[in-house]
Amino acid sequence: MNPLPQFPVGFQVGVSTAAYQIEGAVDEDGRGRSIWDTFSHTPGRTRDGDTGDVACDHYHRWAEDLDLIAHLGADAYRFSIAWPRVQPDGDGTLNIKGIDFYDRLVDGLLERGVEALPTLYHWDLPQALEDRGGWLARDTAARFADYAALVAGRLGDRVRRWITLNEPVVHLAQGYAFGVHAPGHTHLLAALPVAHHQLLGHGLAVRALRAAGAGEVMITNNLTPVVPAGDDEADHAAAAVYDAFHNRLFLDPILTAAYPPGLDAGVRDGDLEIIGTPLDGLGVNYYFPTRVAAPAPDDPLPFRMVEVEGVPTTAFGWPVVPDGLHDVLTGLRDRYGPALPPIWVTESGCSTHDEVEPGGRIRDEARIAYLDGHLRALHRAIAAGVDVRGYFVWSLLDNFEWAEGYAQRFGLVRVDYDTQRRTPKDSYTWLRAALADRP
Ligand code: IFM
Repeated sequence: MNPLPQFPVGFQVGVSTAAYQIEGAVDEDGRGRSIWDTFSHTPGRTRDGDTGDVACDHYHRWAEDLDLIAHLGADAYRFSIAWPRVQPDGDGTLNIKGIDFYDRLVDGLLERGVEALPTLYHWDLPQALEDRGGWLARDTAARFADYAALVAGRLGDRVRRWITLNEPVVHLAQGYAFGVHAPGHTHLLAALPVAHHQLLGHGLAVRALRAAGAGEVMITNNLTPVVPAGDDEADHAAAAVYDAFHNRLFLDPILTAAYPPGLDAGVRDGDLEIIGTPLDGLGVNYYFPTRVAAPAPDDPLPFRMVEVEGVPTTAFGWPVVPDGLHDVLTGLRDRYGPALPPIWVTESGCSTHDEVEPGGRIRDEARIAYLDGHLRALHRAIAAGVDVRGYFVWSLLDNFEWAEGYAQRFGLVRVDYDTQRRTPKDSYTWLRAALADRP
């Protein structure tokens, strides 16, 4: 494989994880219950009934995992803080034992020369807040800002940059519209206030974090280039609607202080000003493009997703289209112009069918090709003038892939869930060599 192109000085390469997907220890040190505990313990909700009860046991094995990150040569580690671990019921004072865990984690990263980049919310809402309406309730936004302030008060002397929310569109769609993620609601279009309340929570949290001395704040969105399935006007119109729901819904209010038409459910006077509080960066998670056709007459939604044809797919069946990352990045620049802050690709990766050879080696060539292709696409976007400052691989470890349980393996490092043994795959070795090769 050819060496990777040279990235600008200071370009960060890191790895990403999320609390519920790796930590386990769900009943330890005063952690409260989250909506994912409830959901995964409800029969029929996850593949094989898998739960995050143990996951990668990272709560106990964090030092070993940080050693893996340091040995890789990563510049930064994006992890998430479990809200119910530090504020068990979603309000009130900090659970000291819970926040101590993240305190150790941050110190451990800094000792190893790795930047700590925490995400405050990666879908694990305290169940107590869901019982009061979850993100359908406006008050959850205020609770989120209080939680952000408490965490920054404790970690802000060592954490310079923060991410508020992870992929609010996925949380809205999968969790509240279609019910395939926690909390499992099937409200379809009636779920829309969840978008506004998450965004309001984000805006309030940005202000709370800055008041607590945060250096830089960003949000991470899942973005996809939307491709009309055909040439006719109806397909193009449906693609524009999908683009508004998936991409613009969580960007326009932040960057232009306006919602796409018709998507402003629950907005009150003054909200857009809070949501539009300027950011220092935008996190972009890219996995695949979306092909959209006009809906059939009895479809409940104003668009229909159709297969992207003629490209390789991951173990999950997701289309592999590195150019889509280039298109997302240049598309953001074209759409938002000077309002667009610097970008960090905060997730990019794939699940693979890994086989462990008798000697223990895992030749995950498909992941190497995936990462190589996406890094080259990102480099082309930089060459085209887009200000992209970093790339984070999803994920450091194989982990709990939500409704798919442990069936999809996204890690640079394999986890044997029977023994919790970690084995770096060939992709880890490849990335390590690429990082060591930087000037
Ligand atoms: O595992 C998820 C992650 O939690 C959010 N972004 C997409 C990943 C792969 O599905």
